This record gives sequence, C-alpha cells and structure tokens, in this order.
Amino acid sequence: MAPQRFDLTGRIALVTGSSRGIGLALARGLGEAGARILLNARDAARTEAAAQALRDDGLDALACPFDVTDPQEVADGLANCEQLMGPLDILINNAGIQRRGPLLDMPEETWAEVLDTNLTAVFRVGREAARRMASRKRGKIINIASLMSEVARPGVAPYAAAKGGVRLLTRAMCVEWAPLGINVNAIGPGYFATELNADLVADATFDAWIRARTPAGRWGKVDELVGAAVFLASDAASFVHGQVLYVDGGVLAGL
Ligand code: GCO
Repeated sequence: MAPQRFDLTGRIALVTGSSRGIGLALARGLGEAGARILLNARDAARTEAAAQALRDDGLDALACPFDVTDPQEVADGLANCEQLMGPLDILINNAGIQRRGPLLDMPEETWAEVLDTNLTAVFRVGREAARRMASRKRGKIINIASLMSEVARPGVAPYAAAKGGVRLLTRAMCVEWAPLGINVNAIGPGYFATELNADLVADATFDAWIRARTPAGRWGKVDELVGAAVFLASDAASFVHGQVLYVDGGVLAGL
C-alpha cells in the first residue's frame, strides 16, 4: 500500500488529449492511484470509448470532449467538467500534435496549428483551470513538455519551439499561481512508442539511432510516465513548484 502522501483518492483530475497514447496512460494511472478521471479529446466518440474502457476496469471515469484550441469550448468544457464530477483538483495539459517538415518550407498554417495546440492551449486550459483552483486555494497543474523543451532535431521546429515555450510557461504559471495555492510543474517525456511516433518506431534507421542515443537503450513505455504524474499530482510534491521532470531514459544526460 503506497504511503498516504501518494494517494489520490477522491481527487478530480482532467487530462486533455486522453483518448489514447500518453494522455490515456496518465488518466488510467491517476485513476489507479484513486483519482476520479475526466477524459478529454476533440473526438467525442473516441473519448467516450476510452472512458468506458477505464470504467470497465473499475475506474471512475467520464468523458468531457472539447477542443482545446477553441477558447469558448475550453470555458464551456471546464464548466461541464465541474458539473459532471465536481471541483477540479488536478489538470494534466497533455493535448498535443506533431507536424514534421523542413523549417525552410514550413507553411504558416502548419506552424500556427502546432503552436496553438501545443503551447497556446496549455495557457488557455491552464488559465481556466487556475481560475477555478484559485478560488479554492488548491490545485495541481502538470503540463506535458518534452525532451524537446531542451534540444531539437531537424524537422520538428514548431514542436520544439512550442515545447520550449511550455517549459517557460510552466515557470511563469508557477510564479503567479503558487501564491494562490496551485502547484504548477511539467513532465518532459523522451522518446515513447506512441501513435504520435508510430512512423519513427517503424523507421529502422531512426529506431536504431534512438536506441543508441538513449542511455537506457530503448523507447519508453507510456505507463513509465505514470509515476511522475502521480508524484506531481499528489501531496508528496506539495513543495515542488515550477519544475520539469524529464522521463527520457537518460537522453538529456549526455551526448
Ligand atoms: C520527433 C518526436 C518527438 C517526440 C518525442 C519527444 O519527431 O522527434 O515526435 O518530438 O515527441 O517523444 O517528446
């Protein structure tokens, strides 16, 4: 039995972009730690299917679909979340997209789409959640950054720019919202075998490069991110503020 400090029993958590991949794994993990889970994605049917799968496994989960890139949908969505389940204790800002291509040829709309989803939406959903949490002087916000909050590689400039922004937005949120009783931190995943990276996993050359570049010698498994999320969402991290916890198999540790 985990010590009380890691217990999330009764805490209400919203995870954006949680119909699959890292978001779904984090939602499941918070649920297994006792939290009541609100799943979110744009696709209502897929979000409901994911919530049903968690309920089938005995977890307390509901679907709350909305588009994190639409300000009105975010405002209405957070209100709906609290009507569905109650006051929000935990937000994981996970929703994100990847659009790869050479920066020289990067279309304006591609750049804007990535920055809007991966950075501006973190601000937008975070602001809405923080307004609610501040009234209760209590809350946990966990932004999903990336090892690309620190380093880049060719072909992912908008993603890296956005995730670099998430690192400093996390600190900006911290310095304004810690006095309001809200812990804001981030998790920085390394390379994980998810739908977002399916093409990379299938590319034998990239797969070999990542395995050689990662001291742990392999891709991460999405459930290996759960411990960091439960820790940052729990009372065990009550004095942890403004940090990015990298879960990257050691990639950022060396050349
Ligand atoms: C890529 C990948 C990365 C991943 C990685 C870092 O094209 O290099 O999509 O951007 O997101 O898991 O978070």
